[in-house]
Amino acid sequence: MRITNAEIAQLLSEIAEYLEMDDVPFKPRAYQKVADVIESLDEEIVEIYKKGGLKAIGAIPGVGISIAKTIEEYVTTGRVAYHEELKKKIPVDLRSLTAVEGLGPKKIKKLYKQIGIKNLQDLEVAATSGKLAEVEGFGVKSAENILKGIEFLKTSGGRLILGDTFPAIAHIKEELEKIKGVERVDIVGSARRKRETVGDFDLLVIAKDSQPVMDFFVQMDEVVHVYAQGETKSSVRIRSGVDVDIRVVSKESYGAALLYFTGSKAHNVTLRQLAIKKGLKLNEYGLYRMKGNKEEKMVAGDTEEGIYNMLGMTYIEPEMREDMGEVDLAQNHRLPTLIEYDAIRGDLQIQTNWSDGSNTIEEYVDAAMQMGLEYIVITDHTKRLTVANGLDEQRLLEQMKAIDAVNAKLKKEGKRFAVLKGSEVDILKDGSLDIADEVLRQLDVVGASVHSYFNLSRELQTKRIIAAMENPNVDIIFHPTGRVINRRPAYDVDMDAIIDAAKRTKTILEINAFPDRLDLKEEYVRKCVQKGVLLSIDTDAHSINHLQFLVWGIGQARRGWAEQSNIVNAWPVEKMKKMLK
Ligand code: DGT
Ligand code: CA
Ligand code: CA
Ligand code: ZN
Repeated sequence: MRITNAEIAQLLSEIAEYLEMDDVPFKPRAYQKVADVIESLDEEIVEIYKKGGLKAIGAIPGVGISIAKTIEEYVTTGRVAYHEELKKKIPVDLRSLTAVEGLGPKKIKKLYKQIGIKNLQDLEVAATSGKLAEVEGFGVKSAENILKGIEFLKTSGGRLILGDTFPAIAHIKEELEKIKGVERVDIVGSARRKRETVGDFDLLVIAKDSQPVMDFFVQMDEVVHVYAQGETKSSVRIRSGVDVDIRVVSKESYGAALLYFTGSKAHNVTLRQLAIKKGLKLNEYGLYRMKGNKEEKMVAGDTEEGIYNMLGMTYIEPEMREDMGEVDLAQNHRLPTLIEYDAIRGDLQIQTNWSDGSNTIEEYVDAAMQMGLEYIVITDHTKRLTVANGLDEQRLLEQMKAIDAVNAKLKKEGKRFAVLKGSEVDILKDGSLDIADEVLRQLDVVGASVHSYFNLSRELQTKRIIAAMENPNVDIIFHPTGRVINRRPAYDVDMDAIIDAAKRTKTILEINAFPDRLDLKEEYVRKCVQKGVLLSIDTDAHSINHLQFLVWGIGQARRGWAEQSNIVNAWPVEKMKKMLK
């Protein structure tokens, strides 16, 4: 059995949640931090352990000896005695219960002890029957909120978050590429279009012989169920809970197959209709000239470009293939030039170990330089966010000095990299900020965020955020709508008014690249692009491993048709600084 990083992260999170139930100090946070780090680690823990044993596990940031031993026990035996002990005391389905917005470990314990709630079903019954409202510390209002939370989970429809599940499919792609006779493997479907969630993954392969590909695919370690195995197509479920379809096609038809299986369905339908108008026929094998009802000749098919061009169009990037007007634009050769995946020069939102991040400023500098970035902005949380060890004015001033020191050292070493001073300031209920203006003024970049009072009325919430934008020090609104995919909807806010106010106050709106945020969502990105409101793409990193999330933010920006000129951190840093308030 091969234990994935996601499974290890889940186990450590559960231990953290059990410890939190018992009010154990510090430890829950330590376990949770390691879980976060492992979840976003590039390399498989199993591999790290194979190569370097317990010592290598202990070298992962934040991992002390006892957590290292826990991980070792899990990867070698498939179970952890300590976890089982904790679970015996409170045998609940933590994974699904904690997914309900507003339901933390302590409440889960209480509900189990007092009315025996073990899973979502029990919870829904108790919330509906009024039983839950009678538990001390709950009430009619919280029963309503819990029902809303359950409803939200149901409507998210089992789609998985792309960035969370992507490592699993990327791994399979790599393994397939190693098979003899395999010439090319592509991840297609919604993942290639960078949709924020995926229903399943789709793979397309060119291979001399399809048999070895199919055999390998259905027998992979991670496969838990085989739905179908055929000569050129198969379908399985893998351990991370997602289904994967695969097809092997011939080289001559590869472009047509890429186009077809990338979708979206709506885009394909529009292309086929266009083909018919031109006396052509498009299917997954190629583009054909028709004579009556007969295919006369294949006129394109080995590349997507060839097919688009034969249809009289410019190549359309996968992220735009949603039948939202892109086909028209392509026919008129007026498509936007989307921001490229390597265009981002700096990251504008990073939390270090000064607040709730796992790494030091220097560690972020090293990691960002390795990624080819030119600068980063340090934006630790501020004092209202006590759970995140937020900075007050005093510590913020100290941090500015620490950043000066890091920059001086970089300069001395002849390195062309800059650390900018920033902050993720809390927007208070009335729209004022939790840090004094005279301190904010000294920062290079001020981002402001809503982290409280999600339930304000639409009018008040909108007013509150606009008030923050009107502060002459606020450069960016971070994660502007507060939604967390598959977990909680956006707060009620008038986004048209926010976008207009952003334009008027010259405030940047963030596209948060964290896989489960992607906040702004694409329709708002498009509105900003149309209205000329500037955007940034930031990782919101809480550990150096999160810096790699940039790709998801860029994907989201591209889905919203953003060009390089729309994204301030794709500009040279001096130009960006001039644009800031
Ligand atoms: P998903 O899996 O729900 O996230 O979304 P997709 O787009 O990956 O959809 P999926 O996996 O059902 O199919 C992959 C692609 O194959 C889809 O984007 C377009 C193509 N396709 C599948 N079925 C049909 C169909 O019935 N008609 C057309 N035109 N295309 C199809
Ligand atoms: Ca799919
Ligand atoms: Ca599929
Ligand atoms: Zn935040």
